[in-house]
Amino acid sequence: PATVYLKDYQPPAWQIEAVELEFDLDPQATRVRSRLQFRRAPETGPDTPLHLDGEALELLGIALDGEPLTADRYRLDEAGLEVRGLPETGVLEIETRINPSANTELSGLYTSSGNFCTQCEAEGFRRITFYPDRPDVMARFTTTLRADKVATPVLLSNGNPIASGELEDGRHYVTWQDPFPKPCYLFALVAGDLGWIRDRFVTRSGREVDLYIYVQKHNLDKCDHAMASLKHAMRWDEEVYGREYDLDRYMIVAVDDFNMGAMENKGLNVFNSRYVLARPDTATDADYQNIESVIGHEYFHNWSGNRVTCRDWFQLSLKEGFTVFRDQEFSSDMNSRGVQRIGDVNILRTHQFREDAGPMAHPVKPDHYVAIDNFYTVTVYNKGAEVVRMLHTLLGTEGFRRGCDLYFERHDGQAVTTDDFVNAMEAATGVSLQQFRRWYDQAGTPELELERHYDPQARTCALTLRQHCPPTPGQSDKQPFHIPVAMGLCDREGRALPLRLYGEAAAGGESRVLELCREEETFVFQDIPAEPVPVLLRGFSAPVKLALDYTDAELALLSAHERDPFCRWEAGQTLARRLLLTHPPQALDADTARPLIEAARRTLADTALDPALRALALTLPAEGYLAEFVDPIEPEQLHTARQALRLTLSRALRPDLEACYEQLTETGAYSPDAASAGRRRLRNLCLSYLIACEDDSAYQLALRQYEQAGNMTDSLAALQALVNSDCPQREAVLEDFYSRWQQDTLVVDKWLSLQATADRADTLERVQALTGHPAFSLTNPNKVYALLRAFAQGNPVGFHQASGAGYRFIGEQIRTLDGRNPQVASRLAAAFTDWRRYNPTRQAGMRTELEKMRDAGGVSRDLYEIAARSLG
Ligand code: BAL
Ligand code: ZN
Repeated sequence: PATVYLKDYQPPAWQIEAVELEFDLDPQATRVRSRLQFRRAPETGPDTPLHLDGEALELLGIALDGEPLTADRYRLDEAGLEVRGLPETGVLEIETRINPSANTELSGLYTSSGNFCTQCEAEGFRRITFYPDRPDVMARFTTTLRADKVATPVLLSNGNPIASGELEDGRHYVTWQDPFPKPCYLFALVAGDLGWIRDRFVTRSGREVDLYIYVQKHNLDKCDHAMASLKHAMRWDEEVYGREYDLDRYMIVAVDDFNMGAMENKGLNVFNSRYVLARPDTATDADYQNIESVIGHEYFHNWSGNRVTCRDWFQLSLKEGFTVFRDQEFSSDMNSRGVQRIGDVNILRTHQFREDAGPMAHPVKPDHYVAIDNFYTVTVYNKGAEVVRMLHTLLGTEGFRRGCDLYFERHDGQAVTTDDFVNAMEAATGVSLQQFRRWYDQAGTPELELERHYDPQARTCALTLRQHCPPTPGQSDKQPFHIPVAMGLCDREGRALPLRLYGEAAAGGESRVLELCREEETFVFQDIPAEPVPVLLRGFSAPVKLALDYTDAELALLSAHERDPFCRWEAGQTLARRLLLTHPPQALDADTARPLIEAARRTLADTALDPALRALALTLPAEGYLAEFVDPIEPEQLHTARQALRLTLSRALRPDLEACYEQLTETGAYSPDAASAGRRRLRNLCLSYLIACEDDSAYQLALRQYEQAGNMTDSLAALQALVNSDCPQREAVLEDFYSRWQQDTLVVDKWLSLQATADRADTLERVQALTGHPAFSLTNPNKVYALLRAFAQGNPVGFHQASGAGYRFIGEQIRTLDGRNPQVASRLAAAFTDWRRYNPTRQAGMRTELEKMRDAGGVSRDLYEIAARSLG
């Protein structure tokens, strides 16, 4: 398959100014008529053909300005249609036929639960009709949908409805017009027998917007949280960014079959139903939180993505990194900032750092790809968000806002680049970001080292920071990054010290941002009465790995007193990590773990501290994170060590855990708010520790919680505790859960995931058997993620078992899936990419599977790219 390079970018030779689409919807044979009003770009030569992308389309007819085109004027091949001899402007009419019900790739127009829906980002529109399928071609869309009135009463597309009526033969139609020019990846249509809830939002300038959420009718009682989240997001974007909504209606549709989480199509978002539907008895606190965040994310795209879009797909982080930053900040403002930040850093360090250290490492702005769908990555999204966060840190809240205002003002209605974004930040603030731009172009995670020197005579503390970034594929030498290091100094009682840098007249507060631009820089602080403890990367101010030579006592001090929630949590995690990685599991007894046990005891009893932060402090580092610190990765060893330490903590803290559990028992109606969710989180963490002892009283506690739970969070936590235990009733409870929830596809996903991640010797056999269970389907992405991805990426011991059976099973599933849905297949293949991190036997097993994927006849571009790049 061909590679696409950023350096080859050429502006479009032809623009499409307006497009009229007509759909005669039929599950097997939908007819699509398009009228493209084209114009040759001024710098385009008159002989240049117009290229229209097209894939899996049946061409029925083509005409220019009302006259059918003869065959010598166009050429049809696998990539699409090339039309020659066109005038400077004109109207091209094209008719195609497609088969939505045969579209298993879920890209383009397809059916889900009998309803029609679309997914066009990144390159799905070319599977609907012939079109220049690139984001820098922006047109005004008018769309008419026709379908059977009884089977398909709801007909939706982007923008506002401008006409509707009855047709012959029991059909009807609706015409939609979107006044904003947009790239075709933002096109959407939805049609079917759907129910809806409706609400209204008045923008701050007084415009009334109708809000709709469309779902299958049996889900109508699960939409309220999504609607409330949408209204919160709309208000937040007005207050924090000054951005208002711009159409008369905003529509969200939930579908069960969806490759991604959700899609920001203009005025008509299509969502994976897992990010819309919630009822206290079916959705967990995490689901409620994710819904708020994803609803916000897609809404925020209306400005960061839709009004201002990407010039080409290499600029994907322009909209995704920025929008993830926006949704993270929205969630922080709606809930707890500290908890949010720790969660976001956890995702980044566990997944993105791993990607950055492996064969798929790529810059936030990649410079080549085979299949763009493979670049919807944690690097483009989450590291991209960290890059925007660093801009926010360097420019300050007001400077950043001025930069955003200028960016939106300059580029409204345009398709632009990450450079345009940074240029606006520079122009609005006068700050040079020349070196900062390297964050977009250089892959890899910089490593930071601190050397500290205290001089008691001079009362100075010198901090020397050194940066280094290891090579990544295709980038052997890295230039130094511009790294904001938010920091402070504290004394040995944990009190913050005023910070006066050498040469400054007066202290400038107790927290400041050092800017590390060279490979090595020394910062000297004055008036420091005794050797301080430096606190670096407050709020995790840069996506770097920081090596610090803290003593255990210093870590204990910070974990008890540091005011920044991230650094405080990080100190405790570092203590736990040191224990886990420097002792064999059998040595992780109460004596060895004494400092950790005592810190945990204090945390459990510290009722003044937010329960969610207490839960985070008491959670041991994840195996996926620990894996970053060992070579080779031995999954069972990490798992055994972590389990041993859990058991030690559980035994030593039993009365404290029981007391905390009881104290947090809640009665009354469920509420997903952050405080209530935090209490449930801590209580359920206590339960998971208690059950580690594997005794009857702990089993009874979990069984009682399972039976009495008034919400899914508590019910699922109890079930999870039981499933990971040897409780004699574990199978019966699993069965009970399934029989209770088998009609609710999203709850069944939870049931599948629990079994796939179960800490049991027979999990692989169980997962294999579940692929034949009626609850599973290889055609539904959520089922694949819930069972197969949960096993391959969430159960390292099961997947990496020494026999290689886990690899063979998942490898085979991927190859089967690739023939149906390459995007989902290649996402699953990510479990194999860092095969070089394991011992030789595992390497051989993983490599064999990657080779089989790469060399399979008819392999998709998506899977080929992942396998070939992984093999290197
Ligand atoms: N644009 C694809 C889905 C999302 O990131 O919102
Ligand atoms: Zn997005």
